[in-house]
Amino acid sequence: MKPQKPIYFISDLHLGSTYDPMSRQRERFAVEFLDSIADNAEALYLVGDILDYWFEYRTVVPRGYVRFFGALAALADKGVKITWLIGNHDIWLFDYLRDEIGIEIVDGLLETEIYGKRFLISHGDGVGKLPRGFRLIRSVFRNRICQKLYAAIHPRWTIPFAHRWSSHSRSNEKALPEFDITTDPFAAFAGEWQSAHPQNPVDYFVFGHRHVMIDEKLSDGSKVIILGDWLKYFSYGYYDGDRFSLRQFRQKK
Ligand SMILES: [Mn+2]
Repeated sequence: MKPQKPIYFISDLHLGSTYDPMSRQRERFAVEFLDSIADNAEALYLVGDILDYWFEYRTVVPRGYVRFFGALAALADKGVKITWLIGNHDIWLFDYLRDEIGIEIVDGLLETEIYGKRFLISHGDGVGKLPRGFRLIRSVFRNRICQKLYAAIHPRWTIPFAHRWSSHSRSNEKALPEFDITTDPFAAFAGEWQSAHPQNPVDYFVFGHRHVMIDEKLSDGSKVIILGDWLKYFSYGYYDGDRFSLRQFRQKK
């Protein structure tokens, strides 16, 4: 049988984060990673929070991320299919990267079949029971009218505000509990999904958002994967049609 080209998954790079002095270095690592997979990848899934903050205006985009976008463009030009599932930090990806680089942008859950296995992929910030405040903020952030109003404010006010907001929300995310398969909201979501869709069971649930590396089997044989991050783990998911594994591109020094 002809070997199948692997599929890659990364999330939570938080590039451009102002609270991390290593941001620029991490962008270089991300570029090294993209270069290393360019010749053999079939597809790449960016599972949210790749950028710490992004907001596209109709005619203008924020500065930064040049090398990262360049590496993504090179991948796309080599025929690697790139799908970007938006997270809670990079919510406002509209048509710029889609058209400029050739990326598919997905908001929410993506259910897809890869090499005969069923995948459900999502950043994960909308999964499970959300605290009321977070739910409200999510709907405001995703509201078209609110987005238009925000876009009308000069970025010299919105961008510093957004960076402060982002580091604040990041410190809240750090307070999330350790993964426990019996109580975890992602595992619970996966179990509920399976019972609601008995005709089409999912083989792999792939999430980001939590900044932990998790690869756990549920009782029905499906797997819950949480992709880690690039602040601590430099981790990625690798799937070759045969098995899924979580790997590390490099170790934190
Ligand atoms: Mn997130």
